[in-house]
Amino acid sequence: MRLLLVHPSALMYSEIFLRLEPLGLERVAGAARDAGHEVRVVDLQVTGEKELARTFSSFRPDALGVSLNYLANIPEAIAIARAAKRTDPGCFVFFGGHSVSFVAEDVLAQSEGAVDAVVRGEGEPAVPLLLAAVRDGGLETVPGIVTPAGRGPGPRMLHGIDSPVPARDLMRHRRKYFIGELDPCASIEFTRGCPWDCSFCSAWTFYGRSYRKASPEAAGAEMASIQEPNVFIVDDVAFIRPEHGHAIAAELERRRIRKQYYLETRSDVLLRNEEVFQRWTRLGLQYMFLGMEAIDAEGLDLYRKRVTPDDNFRALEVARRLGINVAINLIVDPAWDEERFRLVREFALAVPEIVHLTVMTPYPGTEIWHTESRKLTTRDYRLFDIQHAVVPTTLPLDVFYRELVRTQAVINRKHLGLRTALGALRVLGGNLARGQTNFARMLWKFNRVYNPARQLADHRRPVRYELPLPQHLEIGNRQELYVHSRPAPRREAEQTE
Ligand code: B12
Ligand code: SF4
Repeated sequence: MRLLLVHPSALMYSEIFLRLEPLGLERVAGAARDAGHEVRVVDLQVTGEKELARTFSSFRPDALGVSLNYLANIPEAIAIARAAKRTDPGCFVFFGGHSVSFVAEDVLAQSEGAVDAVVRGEGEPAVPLLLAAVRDGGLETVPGIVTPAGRGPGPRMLHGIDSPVPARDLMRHRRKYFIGELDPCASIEFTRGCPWDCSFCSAWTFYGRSYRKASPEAAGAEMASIQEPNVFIVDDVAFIRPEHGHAIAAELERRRIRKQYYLETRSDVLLRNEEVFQRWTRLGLQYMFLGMEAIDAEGLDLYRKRVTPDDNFRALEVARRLGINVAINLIVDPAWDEERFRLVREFALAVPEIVHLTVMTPYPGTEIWHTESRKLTTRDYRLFDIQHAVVPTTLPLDVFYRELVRTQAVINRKHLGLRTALGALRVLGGNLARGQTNFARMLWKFNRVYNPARQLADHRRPVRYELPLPQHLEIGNRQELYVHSRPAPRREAEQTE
């Protein structure tokens, strides 16, 4: 069969700092291709709707799959589905991905027949079976399937993540993927899942708190096949198990692979496994994203982060000592007042690290979705991108956005200060010489994208599709939140806590 896979366009945040290849969709493409199907991928993060329309008419797909990792992309995905059905009513249209797995029935209903099915959970095991069923019948037996007729069997989980290999060769604009000055940049996955259970996060509920590791040989072979000089490691928390990080490092050393790396991890993991991070700096580890979330104990408790402010500050010292550039994430509580924003600005200016702010947002699939007592002020999917306030703000909304953007701008200016500007010019010169302009564009776009008037105006757009209302749930049995309900491997979680 001919399968066309689509990734929707980039959200606000990605217009500035980063744009990365859709690795999950590439893996789904790999699985479908391994099963003998002809596959094309259109990534709207890096190309326009015209290319999608052109590919749709010339390729004439039997099936169209849209990736919905992000809630904010749901209205766009429904529009794509409607357009596809208008052009070819016989094309089978389906959605899959992280976020849509938690609201599958609602999105199906909202599409009013434009979407034939939603696949919940991991796409690799399901999509070959789905395509066979579209051809031969038996749709209701596909694992993870939800159709207007109801749910089929529960989603199936891959036993290991070594295969299928992502179909990177299908991406037509690879040079457009970047993260900060790592331009161009590819992505890779060493592990899948997270054994922690932070209340604002759905990574653990999606995978039922399980945790799987790629074999070092497969990770090494995949890295060797990557053309780009820079690689983003997509793992939720990198190097939880130090022996795994060391084994992959040994494989890369053996193969003499050296690239520049960006990864995400937790403060306690960095403190506990310092040697493995140190070894990776010799392989090219340059940047690290630390989800600190809050600078005080109260905030950390609220998000059930299970680290202390002291851990966080010690982790920053370790990263500085290792020469790793750190980006810190802090969660902005809509309850913040002007004084709180001022304190955060003070903090951000006092530390040498890059500070990112994301607005606390209850998402389906997270615990706070069910327990957050403040009422949602909007159910417009497009605002659920952690850059907008969707619960009541203490400050008037316009003042909240003014403070938020002011804080982001102060932080941004800090990084474009003299020392950084000189560094940036050096990087910029090198990138431009290689024809890479993503990083350069980013430097000049900040004020256009981060703009309080624009953020406020986003709340006034007419709303066609709304998120379902949260059901208040006493979280006694947390497995009720899981997409993949395989019993959680408690040993992993216990060993890492
Ligand atoms: C890497 C990552 C990113 C990267 C890359 C994004 C990209 N282009 O793909 C970057 C850093 C750019 C990023 C940015 C953001 N991210 Co992000 N990201 C992740 C992360 C950590 C891993 C995703 C990944 O690559 N996993 C590995 C691949 C193999 O898995 P996968 O993509 O999930 O795909 C599998 C399934 O979902 C499914 N699938 C996927 N697509 C499809 C399509 C079909 C048709 C089918 C059937 C199945 C299917 O099958 C795949 C294989 O099993 C996840 C957390 C997580 N654990 O999932 C958060 C996560 C998806 N991100 C999140 C958020 C909030 C964001 C931002 C909005 C953050 C911000 N500050 O603004 C931005 C917006 C990005 C955008 N679209 O513009 C949230 C989503 C929340 C939500 N409910 O909407 C998550 C869940 C993190 C969290 N715990 O809250 N992100
Ligand atoms: S450690 Fe990170 S990925 Fe894991 S549950 Fe907490 S926020 Fe989510």
